[in-house]
Amino acid sequence: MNEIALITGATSGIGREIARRFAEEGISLILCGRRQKRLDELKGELSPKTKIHTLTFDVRKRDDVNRAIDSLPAAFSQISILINNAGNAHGLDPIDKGNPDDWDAMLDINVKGLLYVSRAVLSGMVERAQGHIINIGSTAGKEVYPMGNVYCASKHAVDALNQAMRIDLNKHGIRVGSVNPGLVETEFSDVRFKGDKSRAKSVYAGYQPLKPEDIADIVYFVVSCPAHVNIADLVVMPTAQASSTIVKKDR
Ligand code: NDP
Ligand code: 8X3
Repeated sequence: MNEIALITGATSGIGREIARRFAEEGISLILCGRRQKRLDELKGELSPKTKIHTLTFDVRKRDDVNRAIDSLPAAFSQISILINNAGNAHGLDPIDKGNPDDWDAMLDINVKGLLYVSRAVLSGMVERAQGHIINIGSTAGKEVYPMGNVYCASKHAVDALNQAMRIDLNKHGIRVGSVNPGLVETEFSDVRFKGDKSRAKSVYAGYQPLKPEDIADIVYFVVSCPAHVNIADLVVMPTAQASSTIVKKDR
């Protein structure tokens, strides 16, 4: 595939597996995240398969985002696929007890970070009248669950922005779609529960959650559809899951 993909949140979970899946197809990759060491390791792993460039930045810092995208060498500057994946939940508390620092983190990373990266990448896509954006939303962007409050709000915002981008970019021929997973076993719950490993593990116990590889396969399917086909909005859950609160567990 003669494509250049920029993936945010490539140091872990879903983003890292999308990078691995795309590398199998020979897609050139711009891997982004804050953890430089993990980016270097992934670059080492995937370089035999495809061209790799890494960018280390925090999506919350608008100037750093712009500087990083501006710094791309010519061989990586014509980004054709943007995977807006960086994001996390921080905390799981009732709204009256929520930590405002967690709220800031979720809104700044999941919503404003996605906007900053998109804005920086879009000028080139619009100029070339070509591009494909995949926004990684969530079932939390389709329904609200107890104590999910601000995380759900951030992912509902991603859902709205996915629609907004598709509308505003329609005249430029840019494809926009979202992939909205349910429960996927990654470092997501480690982050949500601030390193409490046993609480994080319990989220995925007693049933078969999705693996990040499942989402990576789906994202590759979405980008490999013919140019006239746009998967606009896709929801995927483990078979054991019916909604955010209904999960069939063995025990
Ligand atoms: P992980 O915690 O495994 O990965 C999160 C990624 O986001 C990391 O690569 C991390 O990189 C990056 N990231 C977080 N904060 C920032 C930041 N401030 N600046 C730059 N990068 C950042 O979680 P997942 O892989 O599960 O999550 C990926 C996406 O999928 C998120 O948007 C999440 O909301 C969504 N999702 C996850 C589900 C799940 O059940 N796991 C289900 C539905 C959606 P680094 O720390 O190096 O910066
Ligand atoms: C991640 C899935 O259910 O933890 O977006 O919100 S959930």
